[in-house]
Parts: sequence; C-alpha cells; structure tokens
Amino acid sequence: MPQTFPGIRIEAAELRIVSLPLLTPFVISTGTMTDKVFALLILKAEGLEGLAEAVMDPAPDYLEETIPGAMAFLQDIILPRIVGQRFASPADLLAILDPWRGHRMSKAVVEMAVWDLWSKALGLPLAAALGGVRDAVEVGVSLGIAPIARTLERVSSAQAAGYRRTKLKIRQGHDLTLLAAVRKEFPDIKLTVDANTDYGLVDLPVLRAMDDFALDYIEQPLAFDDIHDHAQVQAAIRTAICLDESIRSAVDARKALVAGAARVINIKVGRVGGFAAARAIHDVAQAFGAPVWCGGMLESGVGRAHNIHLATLPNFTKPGDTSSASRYFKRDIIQQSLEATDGLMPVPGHCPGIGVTLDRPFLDSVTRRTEVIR
Ligand code: OSB
Ligand code: MG
Repeated sequence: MPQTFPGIRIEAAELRIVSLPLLTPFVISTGTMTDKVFALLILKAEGLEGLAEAVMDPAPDYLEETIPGAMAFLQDIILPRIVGQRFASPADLLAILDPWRGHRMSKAVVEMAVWDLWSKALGLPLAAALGGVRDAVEVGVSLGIAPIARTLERVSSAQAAGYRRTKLKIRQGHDLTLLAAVRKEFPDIKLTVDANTDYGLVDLPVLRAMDDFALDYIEQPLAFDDIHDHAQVQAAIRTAICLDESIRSAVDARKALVAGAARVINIKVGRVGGFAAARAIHDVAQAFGAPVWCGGMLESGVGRAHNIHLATLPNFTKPGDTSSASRYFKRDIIQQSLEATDGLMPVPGHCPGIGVTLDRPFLDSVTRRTEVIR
C-alpha cells in the first residue's frame, strides 16, 4: 500500500525581530544600512521547524513595506489563519495569502517557512522540492557606494576570491567616473551596475554613455513602480536593462518582457511573495529567453540559504548576489558557514529543507523582540 503524505499541521509560530551588525556599512542610492534588522519566522509542526527571513527594511526606502507594518500584518491577519491548519503542500497556503493586497514580503516569509517545513517533512533538500538542477550556484559581489579608491580595492579582492561578477552600486554623479576608473584597472571582468531607481528619462545621455563600459546589464535605473519608461530607455541604449524593484510578479515580468523594458530579471524570493511567485517569474522569463539571477538583501544565513536553493532552478544562468556570509557579518545566526569558493556557493545540505540550523544562543543574543502565536 503506498503511504499518503498526511500534510503538516502548524502548531505555533514564533516571530522575532533580529538585529545583526554589518561589518561594512552598505550604501546604495536610497540610503545607508549599518545593521541588518529583519523579521525571522519559525513555524513549528510535529517536532519540525520551518524557518524564513523577511526582507523588508525598518523604513520604506527600497520598497513600500516596513518591519512594523509586517509585524502587524503577520500577527493580526496572516499567522492566526495559519496556526492550527494542516497543509498538504505550500500551494495550499495561497488561498490564505492571495486575497490580501500587496504585502508581498510579509507573505513571502510565511510561504518560504512552509516550503522549508514541507521539504523537511518529505526529507528532501529544498532545492529538490523546488526542481533545482545544481548542487552549487555561481555568485558575484554587490559593492556599496564608496570612494573610488576603496571600490577599486574591493573589486580587486573580489577578483582574488574568484567571484564571477562584480556589481557596483551607482547614483547620480557617482557613475561614469567610477566606471572609467574600474574599467581602466579591470578591463575584462564581468561588470554590472545597480542604480536602485536613481535616474529618470532625462538622464538618458548618462545611461547611454554606460554603453562604453561593456556592462553585462544596468540594474533598475528608473522608478521602482515603472515599466513603461524603462522600455523607452532600453530601446535607446545597447546595454541590457535588468529589472529588480519593478518586477513583483509573473504578470509584471510578462509585461516588462513584452514591452522590451528589460532583457534580464533579478528575482528575490523574499520580495516577490515567495517561491511560487519566484518560480512563476523564472518560468515566464525562460519562455521569453530572458536569463534571471538571484538577488539578495544582505540576508543572514536563513535568507541566504533560501536564496541558494532558489538559484538551483535551470534559468538562473547569471551569477547571483549570494556571496559569502563572512563578507557581511562577524557571526551568523546559523551553525553552518555559507562560504563561496572560487565564486561557487554550495547548496547547504546539513539537514533537509534549507539545510542549515539555528545557532540558538547567538540568535537569542541578537533578538530584539519575540512574539508567539498559538
Ligand atoms: O538592489 O539588489 C539590491 C541590498 C539592499 C537593498 C537592495 C539591493 C541590495 C543588494 C545587496 O544589492 C545584495 C546582497 O549582497 O545581498
Ligand atoms: Mg537591485
């Protein structure tokens, strides 16, 4: 008699706010981060724990969601509807999450924790449950805005470490001079830039001038909520545009690719609402022949592990942002170390699911608040 999988019944949820100091402040066009503050969700079911890390910031600078807003939405609306319920698979969750508008980052943390739990219940690595095809993923570095001399040193150490691509954060006035300096010292490296929405259509001459630097792509030059104007820019420059902030769903991806607003997409599972949305975007891009890559939000080991498993899907053909955790933190909240060698990040496989385990005493020491939903 074949056994039927009974599903998993979620008994309780623990929602924490964690704060980890960053080794180097991370500067992008919209602001500076000195500590990585995030919500961590632990779902408990039949002796197993499903873990996930949320990617919204304390303030709505990168996108609209915030940690205080997420805490309220999760505690008051989502988690009470999930605790006590049995789920045959993560797809069952969507009926609870879909009716609510927006809040993709908050929905993602719940959906991702259920994926971890479900793959643990099945005894599978998350990558296998998702349909991944690799046991290690290619990664590059994302370098924050800094004086040019400092950036040159950081590019040099990233090259020495074997990272497969260097992404430079840019903003108005910190762009072409930086690129000229980097290209002079490193003529052949795989190089990209990320503007985090700092430019407008009036800046077309600057964006077009970037064609001289053989960039693999320009990430998110224009507004976070815009697809139309990106198509105008893409039609006027040779370099590929990669959209990050503007792609929230598979529908957005279709619209952007039909409109010619981008040729590459940065997928962040924690931003788009979870693995179902991330896979749907991946599939749409693949159908259009557009490569995707896995972005990051300076995650701790929990979010980093989720990102690595996601990036094992077949159309993640460009290096992602999931570089070694030791570049960000002195100490991580997990027991394993997530380190890349020669630009390859192995898929963590210490246990089923996301393949990493919490360092409880250290996690407790960096937890600022804990809420339990039963
Ligand atoms: O746009 O990709 C981005 C970090 C914070 C907010 C936005 C972005 C980023 C990164 C960091 O680029 C990627 C990483 O190293 O995790
Ligand atoms: Mg980006």
